[in-house]
Amino acid sequence: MANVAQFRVCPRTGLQFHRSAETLIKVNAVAAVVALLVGGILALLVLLTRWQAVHIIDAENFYMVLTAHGLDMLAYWIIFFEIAILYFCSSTLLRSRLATPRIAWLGFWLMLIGAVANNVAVFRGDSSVMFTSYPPLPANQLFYLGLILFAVGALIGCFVFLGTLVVAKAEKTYEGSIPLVTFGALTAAIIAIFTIASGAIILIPTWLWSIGYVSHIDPLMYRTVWWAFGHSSQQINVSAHVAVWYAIAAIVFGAKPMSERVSRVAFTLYILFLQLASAHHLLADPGLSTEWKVFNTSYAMYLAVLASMIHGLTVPGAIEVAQRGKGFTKGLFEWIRKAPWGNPVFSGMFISLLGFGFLGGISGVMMGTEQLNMLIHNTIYVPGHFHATVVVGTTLAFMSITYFLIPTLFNREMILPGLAKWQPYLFGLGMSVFCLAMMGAGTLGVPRRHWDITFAGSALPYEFPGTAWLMIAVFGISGLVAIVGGGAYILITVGSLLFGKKLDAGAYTAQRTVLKMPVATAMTGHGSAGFAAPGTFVFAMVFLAAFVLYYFVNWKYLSTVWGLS
Ligand code: HEM
Ligand SMILES: [Cu+2]
Repeated sequence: MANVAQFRVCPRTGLQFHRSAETLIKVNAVAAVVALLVGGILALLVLLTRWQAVHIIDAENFYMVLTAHGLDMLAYWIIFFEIAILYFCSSTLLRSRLATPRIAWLGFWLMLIGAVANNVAVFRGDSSVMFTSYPPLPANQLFYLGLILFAVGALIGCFVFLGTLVVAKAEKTYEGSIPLVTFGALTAAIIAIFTIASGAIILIPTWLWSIGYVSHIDPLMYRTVWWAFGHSSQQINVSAHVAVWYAIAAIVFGAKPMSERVSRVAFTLYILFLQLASAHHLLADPGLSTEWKVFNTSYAMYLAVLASMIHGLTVPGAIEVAQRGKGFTKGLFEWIRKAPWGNPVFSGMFISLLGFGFLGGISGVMMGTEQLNMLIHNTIYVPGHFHATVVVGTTLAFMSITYFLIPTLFNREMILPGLAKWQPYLFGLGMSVFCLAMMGAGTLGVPRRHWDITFAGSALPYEFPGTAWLMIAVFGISGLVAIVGGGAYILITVGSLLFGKKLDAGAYTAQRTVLKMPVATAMTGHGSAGFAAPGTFVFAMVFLAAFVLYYFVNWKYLSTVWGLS
């Protein structure tokens, strides 16, 4: 066995790192943060242009910058970080060596080359086709090739993850079934394989079309297959960030899930029902029947929503049970009032959970209803919704766990702890207001992806109500606050890796650890904590009331825009 001096145990947490897994987790995380930096600078430019009072860049560059912003954020920042999470959840949490490290490196290089190639194509200026790259809009062939290489690299990462699960089982590195957090990562990996296959089915012909070997790509066919990829990839993000929520509940509180079985079933619901929801991106498309749209978006799709609601209930519930166990039992809410709100690992995770549920979840179900979708289709409401899910939800969850990884994985003390305390609030609350303002402006009809919402000089001018302009101003200001929060995250993480005080890493040995320390034990343990969480149930009722009310308000609004008599 090639286990010579391959493992070290983190002296602060008891987590055990395999040397090659550790390096791969690090390089993937660093690549992710670099993508976030580039995407963040572009976010500033997009924001300052969409904010009509500033309107900083011209039309041609706007679409180029918007394309690069979407890809650097939603593809490269998120997916590099997810590969790091997959290796952590397999090798580290199962105390196993990583299967085939060389192949994992191949995957990393393919992802890196693909991401760079795709960015080069965009910044050359002939591939401003937006994140969705719908034909007949043409991009340079390098654009599609870059995406394909990146996807192949990510697919390799998923297989290395699965291989590591097999190795860990064969070498009996853990007892019983895999931990819940690893199970969440497994869900993400399974969905990723389906997703990447769908991406290949549509992007390879489109690449051939860009070279000239295929004469025609049918736009409706493209959209249908592309969304099997585009929507499913969001379900990867959800599975991954929910796994991170459970991990953080264990790290910060030593919390056990309320019911491990229920949580596992909820993850499985994602795998079973996510594809149907892809239809919610096609609700305004001609050529697809109403029956097909209504069935796919209104019945089984809600089982994926149910899964998220279960996690949204059981994660804070688990925290409540753990806190009550520590003696915070006064009233309904002492457990949450006395939670460590100054610890960014916790505060970021909790804002992520609330923002994802209240803003992203409720608006998503509203938009997924065929009739209501017509109210906001192709308006700035849409990016309002998805910034609530992928930015407040996924991105902020990933930021929170980074603060845990700096001392554990990178063995550095975090710099600027005072700023770190505020970072989740700046980013999370700034982004939440930003999303709400976009949704407000979108409800009033302000379009998305449009360089000039005044439609100056157009043949059919349109006046938006004054409130829309107010919303756009709120959007600009809160977006800036979020960008300051995002900048703080990058400053703290990069600064800590470069200048943070070096911490004891623990020596590399050939042995696997038998040491049981609280953090490692909480993250990998089994068992259920029970459902005695009255405070969380009050939250759940508030959520339900908000949900019903908002849904009703939109039906009411629909009745007023459609003059039937
Ligand atoms: C402070 C951070 C951010 C700000 C201020 C910001 C701002 C914006 C703005 C103003 C738009 C254009 C909306 C429109 O007119 O259609 C946009 C689009 C977009 N953003 Fe962000 N964003 C941020 C972070 C993120 C992150 C972290 C992600 C992904 C994880 C993301 C993903 C996207 C995507 C996919 C688009 C759509 C691109 C397209 O239409 O092709 N953004 N963002
Ligand atoms: Cu979707």
